[in-house]
Amino acid sequence: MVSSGMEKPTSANSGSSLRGDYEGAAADYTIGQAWDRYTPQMHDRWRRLHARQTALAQRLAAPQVLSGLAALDCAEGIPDFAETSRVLRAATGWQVVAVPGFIPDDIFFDHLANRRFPVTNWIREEHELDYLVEPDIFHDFFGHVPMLLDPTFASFMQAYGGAGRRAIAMDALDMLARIYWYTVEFGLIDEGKGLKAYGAGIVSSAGELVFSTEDVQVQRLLFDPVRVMRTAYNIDRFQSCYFVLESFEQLLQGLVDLDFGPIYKRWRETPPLPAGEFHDGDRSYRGNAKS
Ligand code: HBI
Ligand code: FE
Repeated sequence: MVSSGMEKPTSANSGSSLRGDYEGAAADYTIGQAWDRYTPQMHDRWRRLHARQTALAQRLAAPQVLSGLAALDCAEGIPDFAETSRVLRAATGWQVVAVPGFIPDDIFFDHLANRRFPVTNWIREEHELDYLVEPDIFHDFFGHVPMLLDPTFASFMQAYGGAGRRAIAMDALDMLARIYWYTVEFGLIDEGKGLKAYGAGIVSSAGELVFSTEDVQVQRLLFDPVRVMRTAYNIDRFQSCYFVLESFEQLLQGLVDLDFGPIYKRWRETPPLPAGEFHDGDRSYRGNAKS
């Protein structure tokens, strides 16, 4: 770990010399977390984000998210990845590694396939509390890391890394990436106790936690991996469609059992279905009134 010593803060990002240091990254895009460089203001920003999201999550997030958050015990400030990795290793064999932000697909998949989750090391600015385009440490950590403590989800994430490398080889990454988007980022689940969120993009967003679980109009379909791979998604507004799991075993088995080769060949040249449309064979989620 590098100490900041007496380095002068840069005015462009209010004291952080952290945001997006790609120059200092290794070949696998990892960098030191540089935990010592977080300012008291950054830790305070984390505390406020953590408190707001945790209050909403108690009501709207999956129990696996809540138990993961409790185990990570990071309400008081930006967590130190070395400690986080000790907790993860003991539970599921995962670890977190610091990265400067988005990294190339093949490198990202290689980390996942080896049970390393890349977490951005910088935190959003004060004016970005509600929304930012790129993932920061709050999204990556608060959104993704709790679920890595669930053994089934942890295995799914590793399997996804392997599937990613094969999808690149088959020129079908757009299709596979929709699985990631509609599950890891924007997934909902109902294990019989009501509709809950587990996707990181939802869990780390105040607005979408409420919208995705409580809006009465938005389309919610029962999870079907092929339907997911054929569905376009929104990158700059709430989703128009969410896919609902019955269990995390369903997600892991969906990936393990599926013969991706023929599915990629059949659909990779076909434009995706716009999100929010109904098509033959779709099964709507009907909450506890399922019949
Ligand atoms: N890099 N840091 C980071 N985080 C991601 O979620 C990520 C990435 N690079 C590529 C990538 N995701 C995509 O390949 C997947 O979302 C499919
Ligand atoms: Fe994410």
